[in-house]
Amino acid sequence: MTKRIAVLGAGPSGLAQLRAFQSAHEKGADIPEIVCFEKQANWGGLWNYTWRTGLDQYGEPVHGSMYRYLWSNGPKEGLEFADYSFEEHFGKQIASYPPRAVLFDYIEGRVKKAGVRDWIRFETAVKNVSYDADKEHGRFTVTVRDLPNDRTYSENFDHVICCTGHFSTPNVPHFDGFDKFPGRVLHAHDFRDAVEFKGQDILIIGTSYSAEDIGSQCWKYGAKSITVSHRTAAMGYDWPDNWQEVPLLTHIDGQTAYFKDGTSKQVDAVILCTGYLHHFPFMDDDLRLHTPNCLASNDLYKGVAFVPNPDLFYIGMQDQWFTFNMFDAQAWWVRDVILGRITLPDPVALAADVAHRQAEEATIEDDYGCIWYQGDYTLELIQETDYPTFDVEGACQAFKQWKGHKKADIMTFRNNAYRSVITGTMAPLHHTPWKDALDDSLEVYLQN
Ligand code: FAD
Ligand code: NA7
Repeated sequence: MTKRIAVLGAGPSGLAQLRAFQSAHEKGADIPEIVCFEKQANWGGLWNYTWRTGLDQYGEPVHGSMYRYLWSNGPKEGLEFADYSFEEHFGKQIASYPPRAVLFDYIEGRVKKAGVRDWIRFETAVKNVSYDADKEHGRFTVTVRDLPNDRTYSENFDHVICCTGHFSTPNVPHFDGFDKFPGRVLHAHDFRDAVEFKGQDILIIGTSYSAEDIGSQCWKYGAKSITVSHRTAAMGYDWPDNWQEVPLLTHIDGQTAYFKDGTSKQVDAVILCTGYLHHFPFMDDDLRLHTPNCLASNDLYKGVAFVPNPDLFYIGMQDQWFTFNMFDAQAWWVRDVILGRITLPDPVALAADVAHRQAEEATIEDDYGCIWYQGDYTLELIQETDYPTFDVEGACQAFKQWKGHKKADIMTFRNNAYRSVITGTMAPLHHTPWKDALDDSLEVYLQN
């Protein structure tokens, strides 16, 4: 009897999973029947831009957290697919920090070539996943809503691979005075166009990627001032003159924001860049992953197999330095468990692996440690499958250079270029400095 596999989500992780199975099939392997459920009308996950916020046309929470003018926040040399280089896709080497539309095109190129679109049921939202251990086959029941037809149905599967991402459901803290604040209070998840904040004094809460990049976007598109409030520590970059970093917000009175050090600032809008929740409301309680945003997620053997029930897998649930190539490493590895090429150990060993990874993460001292930790993890998985290996150390070095470039000048780091670890080619310098490049369409970006 042919096994049936459900892949939840057709973002970069889900697409990596489809490509992993297709690549085994291409090499002559018998593969199970794959059904991918995707609630949006197109693939690409977060890279599939939507103007919508809140609920979509079907009343479903909008998945998209990306915004207009978003450029890659790390060098593309750190995420390149080992089986599909940028040069293969674009017919030439391109600059190192592609805008969203360019990366979307690249992600799409590989899966178009693989011909896996027919495996995906678009506009189909997963509503429930349950498991019945007493059944011989098809122990998972996946219940979905066919959105255009407003119809609910269920199907059975032998494995479920959850690839629904974890940067979509906002973590939204409360601060006193928000209820009476006369301007906009929004979470990064709902931020779409920096032009909205032109001429405004904006307050950002948080100090990670969203804070840094949304603040930079607002600066680039003409915000009057940017004030960034931190809970733990300031980012500490050499910011432009109209930036300041302040301690945590205590409350807002009218338009005046007060901070822990007793200072205050008059602001027009507040953008909460306070991160996201791992949120899987469709999973039955015994199948739901609970983890913070970290490198060694809770309950995931080898970062993917769900320890309480290893017929279930989660891809891409870690905090991310490596992205597309790490999802590939995970997807190839999960595929090989399902194909019987890799055997999972007993439950005690599954749990011990997680404990070991978490203990190792606890010893990491800085961002460089995080980069190499995740690089080593990615390589560990690659070495256990036929995913084409690549110079992971070279990718870590590209990240190291990137961090150096950010420290040197946070508003020019995207003007740098790095060497591909897949083809060995040096990227060209981009034709226009990032801060002056207001048209970030694919056509304009590729004019090198
Ligand atoms: P996602 O891209 O989130 O895709 C998940 C998919 O699952 C979506 O298509 C969604 O519609 C679908 N889905 C969710 N719930 C359901 C459901 N119930 N039923 C059916 N389908 C469902 N990474 C980089 O490498 N470089 C960057 O520059 C970068 N910038 C980022 C900027 C922002 C603002 C954010 C939020 C993230 C950024 N990332 C970046 C990280 C990003 O997480 C990864 O690049 C990548 O998109 C993760 O892929 P994924 O498939 O795991 O998740
Ligand atoms: P992250 O990387 O999870 O960072 C969340 C930030 O929010 C971090 O600075 C936290 O501060 C801060 N935070 C969280 N809760 C609070 C409260 N209650 N008060 C103040 N500050 C808070 O999320 P991002 O959105 O920046 O990045 C996610 C992805 O999007 C990333 O992969 C990028 O590629 C794009 P802390 O340091 O914990 O004090």
